[in-house]
Amino acid sequence: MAEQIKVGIIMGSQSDWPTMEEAANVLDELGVSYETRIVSAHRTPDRLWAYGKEAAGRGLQAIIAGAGGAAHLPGMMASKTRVPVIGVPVQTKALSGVDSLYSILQMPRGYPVATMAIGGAGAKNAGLMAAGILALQDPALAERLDAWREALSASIPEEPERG
Ligand code: RP5
Repeated sequence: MAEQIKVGIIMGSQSDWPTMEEAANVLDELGVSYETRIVSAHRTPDRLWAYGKEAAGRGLQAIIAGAGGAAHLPGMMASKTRVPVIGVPVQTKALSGVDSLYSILQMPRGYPVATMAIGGAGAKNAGLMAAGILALQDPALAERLDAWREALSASIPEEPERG
């Protein structure tokens, strides 16, 4: 039987992939399976609607949504599904991603998006956040996530190298 995919990584454009890849990479490291889709709030609104409508029924437990500029994808997805949406503001050339950040962050009461930092750090943290949500019900994943966190902590030197 095919493995149940529990995390969706969606993005507004192919151009978002270099950022969103960081979410995919950390989920790979943690052994979490996921799917990736291009779903644009403006260019493919029907695809967005269908994805959101089917997300819970398909067993998704977290949706990582990245977009840049007028970044309406995460918020629109949150309006269509109760599956937790983790928003990643993609860095833009014109406004450095502050436009993306504000577009994703300022949701009205009732339809939350868990908004990460701008760019790759945000995408990586989105993957970790999704893993943390899944780990609540998956003890083996919880162990892997704890080990991942400990390894990161252990990799930080106590003293800076002098240049
Ligand atoms: C948004 O517009 C996408 O999320 C992307 O960040 C931005 C630019 O898209 P492209 O013009 O590169 O396709 O919808």
